[in-house]
Amino acid sequence: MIIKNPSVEFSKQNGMLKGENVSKSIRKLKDMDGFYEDEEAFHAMDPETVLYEVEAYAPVESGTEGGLFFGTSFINPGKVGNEYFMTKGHFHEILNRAEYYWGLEGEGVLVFMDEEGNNSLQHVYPGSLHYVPGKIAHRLVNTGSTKLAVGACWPADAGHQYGPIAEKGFGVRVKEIGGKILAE
Ligand code: PAN
Ligand code: ZN
Repeated sequence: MIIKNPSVEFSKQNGMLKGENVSKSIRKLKDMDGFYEDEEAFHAMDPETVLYEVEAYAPVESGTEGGLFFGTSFINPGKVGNEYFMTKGHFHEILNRAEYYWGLEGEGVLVFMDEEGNNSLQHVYPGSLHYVPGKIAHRLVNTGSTKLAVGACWPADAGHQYGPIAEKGFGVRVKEIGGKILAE
């Protein structure tokens, strides 16, 4: 029998993907109006500033029950005012769908929020492994001075629900205050 190579590969170093059915999405500052606390600082910045990029491998159609997606998020270093660059954050559309995250490069914080608005936080670093339970909103924050690369694997039918976060926020913000990383 023929032994084939897989149609996709990822970098062991930073999780970059190449191959079939790999897509890339880019989030710029202008896509995150209302997400940062310091609106004045937000509007003083170039709206085209790239905050993060996500590479995703979708071997099955979105919504396929039992399927899995695989991706890497790259969050640039930087701040809006004193608040670190971060992802939008979301609950899954099918609320009970869980996910794995793992740290590849850089330093950051993973912020969790349950449906009642209770928060918990975990350090993200090369080699860190994070189980994101179902019914928990999740957001990545880059607290370092280099790119934060984080791998992820999630159910193909999970979907993303951004509305509740856009409306009510995440309950906690990760900032640099007096040279320290603080969550408040
Ligand atoms: C991740 C996230 C990725 C970007 O792949 O989608 O980090 O964050 P936002 O989707 O909040 O902009 C994931 O959690 N997928 O389910
Ligand atoms: Zn998710």
